[in-house]
Amino acid sequence: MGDLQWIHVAGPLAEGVVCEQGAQVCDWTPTEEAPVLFLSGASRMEPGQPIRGGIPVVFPWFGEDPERRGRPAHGFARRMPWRPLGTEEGPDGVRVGLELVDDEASLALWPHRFALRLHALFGAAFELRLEVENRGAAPFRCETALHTYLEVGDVRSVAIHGLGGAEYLDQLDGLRRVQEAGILRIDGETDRIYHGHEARVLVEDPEFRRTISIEKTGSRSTVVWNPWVEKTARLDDLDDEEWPMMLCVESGNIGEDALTLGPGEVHAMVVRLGLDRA
Ligand code: TA6
Repeated sequence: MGDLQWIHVAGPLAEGVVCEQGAQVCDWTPTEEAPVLFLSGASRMEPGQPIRGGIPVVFPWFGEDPERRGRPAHGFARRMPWRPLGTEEGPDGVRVGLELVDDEASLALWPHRFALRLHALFGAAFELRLEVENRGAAPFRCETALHTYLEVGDVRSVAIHGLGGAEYLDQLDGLRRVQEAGILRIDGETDRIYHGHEARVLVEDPEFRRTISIEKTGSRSTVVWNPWVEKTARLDDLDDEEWPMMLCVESGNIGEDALTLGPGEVHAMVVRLGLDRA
Protein backbone atom coordinates (compact mmCIF):
# COMPACT_ATOMS: atom_id res chain seq x y z
CA MET A 1 0.00 0.00 0.00
CA GLY A 2 2.95 2.35 0.60
CA ASP A 3 2.59 5.86 2.07
CA LEU A 4 0.32 8.71 1.19
CA GLN A 5 1.49 10.87 -1.73
CA TRP A 6 1.43 14.67 -1.35
CA ILE A 7 1.52 17.61 -3.76
CA HIS A 8 3.16 20.70 -2.24
CA VAL A 9 2.40 24.17 -3.64
CA ALA A 10 4.56 27.23 -2.94
CA GLY A 11 3.76 30.33 -4.97
CA PRO A 12 4.15 34.09 -4.34
CA LEU A 13 0.48 34.36 -3.33
CA ALA A 14 -0.01 31.26 -1.18
CA GLU A 15 1.22 27.88 -0.06
CA GLY A 16 -0.82 24.70 -0.10
CA VAL A 17 -0.79 20.94 0.20
CA VAL A 18 -2.96 18.32 -1.52
CA CYS A 19 -3.00 14.63 -0.65
CA GLU A 20 -3.36 12.45 -3.75
CA GLN A 21 -5.59 10.21 -1.65
CA GLY A 22 -9.03 11.74 -2.02
CA ALA A 23 -7.55 14.78 -3.85
CA GLN A 24 -7.81 16.20 -0.36
CA VAL A 25 -6.65 19.79 0.03
CA CYS A 26 -5.06 19.86 3.50
CA ASP A 27 -3.56 23.35 3.56
CA TRP A 28 -4.20 26.75 2.02
CA THR A 29 -2.12 29.52 3.58
CA PRO A 30 -2.18 32.86 1.75
CA THR A 31 1.11 34.77 1.98
CA GLU A 32 1.42 36.68 5.28
CA GLU A 33 -1.70 34.98 6.64
CA ALA A 34 -2.31 32.11 9.08
CA PRO A 35 -3.55 28.77 7.68
CA VAL A 36 -7.23 28.92 6.72
CA LEU A 37 -7.96 25.18 6.85
CA PHE A 38 -8.00 23.08 10.02
CA LEU A 39 -6.07 19.78 10.05
CA SER A 40 -6.26 17.59 13.14
CA GLY A 41 -2.95 16.77 14.82
CA ALA A 42 -4.45 13.35 15.53
CA SER A 43 -5.50 12.65 11.96
CA ARG A 44 -4.68 9.22 10.61
CA MET A 45 -2.25 9.54 7.72
CA GLU A 46 -2.58 5.99 6.40
CA PRO A 47 -3.68 4.85 2.93
CA GLY A 48 -7.37 4.01 2.88
CA GLN A 49 -8.12 5.97 6.05
CA PRO A 50 -9.91 9.38 5.89
CA ILE A 51 -7.84 12.44 6.81
CA ARG A 52 -9.48 14.61 9.52
CA GLY A 53 -9.38 18.15 8.18
CA GLY A 54 -8.74 20.18 5.06
CA ILE A 55 -11.43 19.64 2.42
CA PRO A 56 -12.54 16.00 2.12
CA VAL A 57 -14.36 15.17 -1.15
CA VAL A 58 -17.63 13.41 -0.34
CA PHE A 59 -18.94 11.12 -3.14
CA PRO A 60 -21.21 9.31 -4.04
CA TRP A 61 -23.19 9.57 -0.79
CA PHE A 62 -23.12 11.94 2.19
CA GLY A 63 -23.02 10.53 5.71
CA GLU A 64 -23.59 6.86 6.55
CA ASP A 65 -24.04 4.20 3.84
CA PRO A 66 -27.60 4.84 2.60
CA GLU A 67 -28.07 1.10 1.99
CA ARG A 68 -26.61 0.20 5.43
CA ARG A 69 -24.23 -2.34 3.77
CA GLY A 70 -21.23 -1.18 5.80
CA ARG A 71 -19.77 0.89 2.94
CA PRO A 72 -17.61 3.85 4.05
CA ALA A 73 -19.27 6.95 5.53
CA HIS A 74 -19.20 9.91 3.12
CA GLY A 75 -18.54 7.51 0.24
CA PHE A 76 -15.30 6.09 -1.08
CA ALA A 77 -13.77 8.97 -3.11
CA ARG A 78 -11.83 10.40 -0.14
CA ARG A 79 -10.20 7.02 0.57
CA MET A 80 -8.94 6.30 -2.94
CA PRO A 81 -5.77 7.52 -4.71
CA TRP A 82 -6.56 10.09 -7.43
CA ARG A 83 -4.35 10.61 -10.50
CA PRO A 84 -2.50 13.96 -10.59
CA LEU A 85 -3.23 15.93 -13.78
CA GLY A 86 -0.42 18.43 -13.30
CA THR A 87 0.46 21.69 -11.55
CA GLU A 88 0.62 25.08 -13.23
CA GLU A 89 1.70 28.47 -11.88
CA GLY A 90 -0.16 31.52 -13.19
CA PRO A 91 -0.72 35.19 -12.30
CA ASP A 92 -3.63 34.34 -9.96
CA GLY A 93 -1.91 31.46 -8.18
CA VAL A 94 -0.90 27.83 -8.55
CA ARG A 95 -3.39 25.39 -10.06
CA VAL A 96 -3.43 21.68 -9.22
CA GLY A 97 -5.65 19.07 -10.92
CA LEU A 98 -6.47 15.47 -10.02
CA GLU A 99 -8.87 12.84 -11.40
CA LEU A 100 -10.62 9.72 -10.11
CA VAL A 101 -12.24 7.26 -12.53
CA ASP A 102 -14.28 4.18 -11.67
CA ASP A 103 -12.39 0.92 -11.27
CA GLU A 104 -13.06 -2.60 -10.02
CA ALA A 105 -12.90 -1.45 -6.40
CA SER A 106 -15.38 1.41 -6.87
CA LEU A 107 -17.73 -0.66 -9.05
CA ALA A 108 -17.88 -3.26 -6.27
CA LEU A 109 -19.10 -0.52 -3.92
CA TRP A 110 -21.25 1.47 -6.36
CA PRO A 111 -22.22 0.00 -9.77
CA HIS A 112 -21.88 3.13 -11.88
CA ARG A 113 -19.13 4.40 -14.22
CA PHE A 114 -18.03 7.90 -13.31
CA ALA A 115 -15.17 10.38 -13.44
CA LEU A 116 -14.38 13.02 -10.83
CA ARG A 117 -12.06 15.89 -11.65
CA LEU A 118 -10.87 18.33 -9.01
CA HIS A 119 -9.10 21.59 -9.80
CA ALA A 120 -7.69 23.75 -6.98
CA LEU A 121 -6.36 27.30 -7.30
CA PHE A 122 -4.04 28.38 -4.47
CA GLY A 123 -3.90 32.19 -4.60
CA ALA A 124 -4.80 35.19 -2.45
CA ALA A 125 -8.24 33.56 -2.69
CA PHE A 126 -8.78 29.80 -2.93
CA GLU A 127 -10.97 28.12 -5.51
CA LEU A 128 -11.97 24.46 -5.73
CA ARG A 129 -13.88 23.02 -8.69
CA LEU A 130 -15.31 19.50 -8.51
CA GLU A 131 -16.66 17.98 -11.71
CA VAL A 132 -18.74 14.80 -11.64
CA GLU A 133 -19.21 12.98 -14.96
CA ASN A 134 -21.53 10.08 -15.68
CA ARG A 135 -19.46 7.76 -17.89
CA GLY A 136 -22.14 5.09 -17.97
CA ALA A 137 -25.07 4.33 -20.26
CA ALA A 138 -27.75 4.96 -17.62
CA PRO A 139 -28.59 7.88 -15.34
CA PHE A 140 -27.34 7.80 -11.75
CA ARG A 141 -28.16 9.72 -8.57
CA CYS A 142 -25.33 10.83 -6.32
CA GLU A 143 -24.58 13.16 -3.44
CA THR A 144 -21.45 15.31 -3.39
CA ALA A 145 -19.86 17.68 -0.90
CA LEU A 146 -16.65 19.60 -0.31
CA HIS A 147 -16.44 19.04 3.45
CA THR A 148 -14.44 22.16 4.34
CA TYR A 149 -12.79 22.37 7.79
CA LEU A 150 -12.04 26.02 8.60
CA GLU A 151 -9.46 26.97 11.23
CA VAL A 152 -10.88 29.49 13.71
CA GLY A 153 -9.51 31.11 16.87
CA ASP A 154 -12.39 29.87 19.05
CA VAL A 155 -15.60 28.47 17.57
CA ARG A 156 -17.50 29.83 20.59
CA SER A 157 -16.80 33.39 19.47
CA VAL A 158 -17.41 33.21 15.72
CA ALA A 159 -20.49 34.65 14.01
CA ILE A 160 -21.79 32.87 10.91
CA HIS A 161 -23.64 35.13 8.47
CA GLY A 162 -25.60 34.19 5.36
CA LEU A 163 -27.83 31.40 6.66
CA GLY A 164 -30.66 33.56 7.95
CA GLY A 165 -34.07 32.53 6.60
CA ALA A 166 -32.76 29.21 5.23
CA GLU A 167 -34.32 25.93 6.38
CA TYR A 168 -32.12 23.21 7.83
CA LEU A 169 -32.45 19.60 8.92
CA ASP A 170 -31.09 19.18 12.43
CA GLN A 171 -29.00 15.99 12.36
CA LEU A 172 -29.01 16.01 16.14
CA ASP A 173 -32.80 16.14 16.46
CA GLY A 174 -34.23 13.48 14.15
CA LEU A 175 -33.67 15.62 11.04
CA ARG A 176 -36.31 18.08 12.32
CA ARG A 177 -36.82 20.86 9.75
CA VAL A 178 -36.07 24.28 11.31
CA GLN A 179 -35.89 27.81 9.93
CA GLU A 180 -32.58 29.56 10.71
CA ALA A 181 -33.34 32.82 12.51
CA GLY A 182 -30.36 34.98 11.63
CA ILE A 183 -26.67 35.04 12.58
CA LEU A 184 -25.61 31.56 13.73
CA ARG A 185 -23.41 31.21 16.80
CA ILE A 186 -22.04 27.86 17.99
CA ASP A 187 -22.84 27.03 21.63
CA GLY A 188 -22.91 23.25 21.52
CA GLU A 189 -22.61 20.29 19.15
CA THR A 190 -23.96 21.54 15.84
CA ASP A 191 -24.79 19.42 12.79
CA ARG A 192 -27.17 21.03 10.32
CA ILE A 193 -27.92 20.52 6.63
CA TYR A 194 -29.35 23.67 5.01
CA HIS A 195 -31.25 22.79 1.84
CA GLY A 196 -31.84 25.01 -1.18
CA HIS A 197 -29.06 27.25 0.18
CA GLU A 198 -26.85 28.94 -2.44
CA ALA A 199 -25.91 32.19 -0.70
CA ARG A 200 -22.47 33.33 0.42
CA VAL A 201 -21.56 32.50 4.03
CA LEU A 202 -19.27 34.72 6.09
CA VAL A 203 -17.46 33.35 9.16
CA GLU A 204 -16.50 36.31 11.32
CA ASP A 205 -13.61 35.33 13.62
CA PRO A 206 -12.78 37.99 16.24
CA GLU A 207 -9.97 35.90 17.75
CA PHE A 208 -8.06 35.70 14.46
CA ARG A 209 -9.37 39.18 13.51
CA ARG A 210 -10.46 37.95 10.07
CA THR A 211 -13.58 37.00 8.17
CA ILE A 212 -13.57 33.95 5.90
CA SER A 213 -16.03 34.08 3.00
CA ILE A 214 -17.42 30.91 1.41
CA GLU A 215 -19.01 31.46 -2.01
CA LYS A 216 -20.23 28.67 -4.27
CA THR A 217 -21.92 27.76 -7.52
CA GLY A 218 -23.46 24.41 -8.44
CA SER A 219 -24.28 23.63 -4.80
CA ARG A 220 -27.71 23.80 -3.12
CA SER A 221 -26.79 22.34 0.27
CA THR A 222 -24.70 23.88 3.04
CA VAL A 223 -23.67 21.89 6.13
CA VAL A 224 -22.48 23.43 9.40
CA TRP A 225 -20.76 21.10 11.84
CA ASN A 226 -18.87 21.32 15.08
CA PRO A 227 -18.54 18.18 17.25
CA TRP A 228 -18.15 20.05 20.59
CA VAL A 229 -16.94 18.10 23.63
CA GLU A 230 -18.77 14.75 23.76
CA LYS A 231 -18.62 13.89 20.02
CA THR A 232 -14.94 14.91 19.93
CA ALA A 233 -14.27 12.43 22.77
CA ARG A 234 -15.75 9.70 20.54
CA LEU A 235 -13.50 10.57 17.59
CA ASP A 236 -10.05 8.99 17.79
CA ASP A 237 -8.63 11.28 15.08
CA LEU A 238 -9.53 14.57 16.79
CA ASP A 239 -7.78 15.60 20.02
CA ASP A 240 -10.01 16.59 22.94
CA GLU A 241 -8.73 20.18 22.86
CA GLU A 242 -9.08 20.68 19.09
CA TRP A 243 -12.85 21.18 18.67
CA PRO A 244 -12.76 24.96 19.49
CA MET A 245 -10.29 25.50 16.62
CA MET A 246 -12.45 24.06 13.87
CA LEU A 247 -15.71 24.83 12.09
CA CYS A 248 -17.00 22.89 9.11
CA VAL A 249 -18.92 24.91 6.51
CA GLU A 250 -19.52 22.40 3.76
CA SER A 251 -20.85 22.92 0.25
CA GLY A 252 -22.61 20.12 -1.60
CA ASN A 253 -25.70 18.55 -3.09
CA ILE A 254 -27.21 16.35 -0.42
CA GLY A 255 -30.54 14.56 0.14
CA GLU A 256 -33.32 16.53 -1.56
CA ASP A 257 -30.59 18.50 -3.40
CA ALA A 258 -28.84 15.32 -4.69
CA LEU A 259 -27.73 15.21 -8.34
CA THR A 260 -29.16 12.99 -11.06
CA LEU A 261 -26.83 12.83 -14.07
CA GLY A 262 -27.73 11.34 -17.44
CA PRO A 263 -25.21 9.40 -19.56
CA GLY A 264 -22.31 11.66 -20.49
CA GLU A 265 -23.59 14.51 -18.33
CA VAL A 266 -21.08 16.55 -16.30
CA HIS A 267 -21.95 18.60 -13.19
CA ALA A 268 -19.59 21.24 -11.79
CA MET A 269 -19.55 22.65 -8.27
CA VAL A 270 -17.19 25.52 -7.43
CA VAL A 271 -16.33 26.76 -3.94
CA ARG A 272 -14.35 29.95 -3.43
CA LEU A 273 -12.78 30.91 -0.10
CA GLY A 274 -11.72 34.50 0.58
CA LEU A 275 -10.16 36.32 3.51
CA ASP A 276 -10.90 39.78 4.80
CA ARG A 277 -8.82 41.25 7.61
CA ALA A 278 -10.88 42.74 10.45
O1 TA6 B 1 -20.25 17.30 8.65
C1 TA6 B 1 -21.38 16.56 8.84
C2 TA6 B 1 -21.02 15.11 9.22
O2 TA6 B 1 -21.85 14.23 8.53
C3 TA6 B 1 -21.14 14.95 10.73
O3 TA6 B 1 -22.32 14.25 11.05
C4 TA6 B 1 -19.86 14.20 11.11
O4 TA6 B 1 -20.08 12.80 11.00
C5 TA6 B 1 -18.90 14.74 10.07
O5 TA6 B 1 -19.66 14.78 8.87
C6 TA6 B 1 -17.60 13.99 9.97
O6 TA6 B 1 -17.78 12.77 9.34
P1 TA6 B 1 -16.49 11.79 9.23
O7 TA6 B 1 -16.99 10.55 8.52
O8 TA6 B 1 -15.44 12.52 8.45
O9 TA6 B 1 -16.06 11.54 10.65
